[in-house]
Parts: sequence; C-alpha cells; structure tokens
Amino acid sequence: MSDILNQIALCVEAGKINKSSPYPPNMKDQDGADELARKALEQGFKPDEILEKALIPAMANVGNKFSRKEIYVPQMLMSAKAMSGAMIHLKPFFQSGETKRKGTFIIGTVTGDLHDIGKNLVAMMVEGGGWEVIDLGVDVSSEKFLKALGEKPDAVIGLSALLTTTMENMKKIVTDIKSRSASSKILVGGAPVTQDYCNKIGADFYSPDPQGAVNYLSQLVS
Ligand code: B1M
Repeated sequence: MSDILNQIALCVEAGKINKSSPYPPNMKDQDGADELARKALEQGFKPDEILEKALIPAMANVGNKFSRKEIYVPQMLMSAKAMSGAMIHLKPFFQSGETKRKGTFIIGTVTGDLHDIGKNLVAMMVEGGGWEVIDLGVDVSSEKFLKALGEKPDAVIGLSALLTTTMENMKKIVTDIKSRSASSKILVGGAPVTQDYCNKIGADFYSPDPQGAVNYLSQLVS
C-alpha cells in the first residue's frame, strides 16, 4: 500500500486527528488524518481508495481491538474523531454521488432514552465502514424511524437502548417497522439488550459492540 495511505491508517488507529491535536503525545506536531487525507486527494488518490484502503481497515482494527478489550472507549472515540477529520475531505465526493457508499444505515436511541455515547460510537464505526449514516439522535419514535425509512427504503435500521424500561419501546419500534416494511433489516444493541431479547422482539441481528454492527452490515452487502 502507498506510504500516504499507510500514514492515514496509522493516524486513525492512533487517534491523531490533525497537526495541532496533542494526542497521542508521541505524534505531536505531525500531520494527522485531516491533513494527510487532503494531501492524498491532491496527489490524485480517489476518495473510495482512501476509504477502502486506509480508513475502513484502520477502523476495523480499532473495532476488533475494542471487542477484545485491548483498547477502551476514549481511544476508540479518538480514532473515530481522526476518521471524521479525514472524512471531511471525502464527504463532498460521496454526497455528490461521484463515489458510492455501501448503503444507508439509519440509527437512533429508542423512545424515552437519552443515552447516546454507545449509539454515537456505532454510528461513527459504521460510517468508517463505508456506509452513509443517518443519525436520528435520541428519544426516537417509530414515526421518526418510519419517516426516515420512507426517504431511504433500502436502509438498514439500528436501534440502541440503555435502559431496561426503554427496551419495551425497542420492541414497539421493531413491531411498527416490521408491520410497515417486513423486509427491512433491524439491528439492535445497547447494554441491557441480549441475543435472546433480539430474537424475542423479532429484530434481525444483535451486536454487543460497534464492530459486530459493521460486520453484520458488510455481510449484508457482500
Ligand atoms: Co444513565 N443509566 N441514566 N445516564 N447511564 C445507565 C445506563 C445505568 C446502567 C446506570 C446505573 O444505574 N448503574 C442505569 C440504567 C439501569 C437500568 O435500566 N437497568 C441508568 C439510569 C437509571 C439513568 C437515569 C434513569 C437516571 C435518572 O435520571 N434517575 C437517566 C435516564 C435518562 C433517560 O435516558 N431518559 C440516566 C441519564 C444518564 C445521563 C444523561 C446522565 C448519561 C447519558 C449521557 C449520554 O449518553 N449523552 C448517563 C450515563 C452516562 C450512564 C452510564 C454511566 C454510561 C452509559 C454509557 O455511555 N456507557 C450508564 C452506566 C454504565 O453503563 N456504567 C448509565 C458507555 C457506552 C460506550 O456504552 O452505551 O453500553 P453503551 O454502548 C456500547 C454497547 O452497548 C454497544 O456499543 C457500545 C460500545 O461497545 N451498543 C450498540 C450501544 N448501542 C448499540 C447499538 C447497536 C449495536 C451495539 O446496534 C444498533
């Protein structure tokens, strides 16, 4: 792989956002994912090449390390921020349709639930996995999910819940979506959610962590 793509991947894995960011201390004053992605485009690398060869593999490594508990939430957040720093330069190409994404993922935290840290991590990792992400935020009702799905009928839906009380609302949202659009795929997660619960409410897939979500989505389009 080219040197600059390697450097971008390294910055994402290390969480080096841009030149002025102090983290990680051993990369102080070096270019970060932000500057390097801009330079790669100037050198003629295609946006999808930067995404496929640098950002996606780097974020997959980060996700797998997090699943294996070799890194923790703060490191993963720094990596996701570094990825976003690079994505700023790539997004205009994806938004114009010049470069294609793998699909659309609509995510939200279910009705009554305001927890968004885990949901945001999943959203960032999925974006790093090459998907367009529509983040509906927190306290999202069936109606909001269905409206977003109406605009993107092929999208995969992701539901996050952190409270045992709001898990009931997750069940309602799955039922509402499936009754209107039986073929839509629904992925569920969040601390109290389990594989058993996923099966019970008729969702399609449960993942305990962001990388599992990315792997499931990849498998849907492979
Ligand atoms: Co709340 N809270 N909280 N809270 N809070 C918990 C969840 C709780 C376990 C704390 C406790 O009592 N020990 C408890 C729930 C108990 C229960 O239901 N059994 C609780 C409670 C009770 C409450 C309130 C009711 C407190 C009150 O007001 N009396 C209240 C509810 C508000 C509401 O939602 N309506 C409340 C409020 C809050 C804050 C606003 C203060 C804040 C949220 C800030 C925010 O999110 N912006 C907060 C926080 C921070 C927590 C704890 C401390 C941390 C949650 C977190 O962010 N974890 C939490 C206790 C704990 O977990 N130690 C707690 C880190 C995050 C990375 O993990 O979200 O699990 P997590 O996401 C993981 C996975 O679950 C997975 O990937 C992530 C990375 O691995 N994942 C998915 C998540 N979503 C996924 C979706 C997927 C796939 C994977 O596919 C779609």
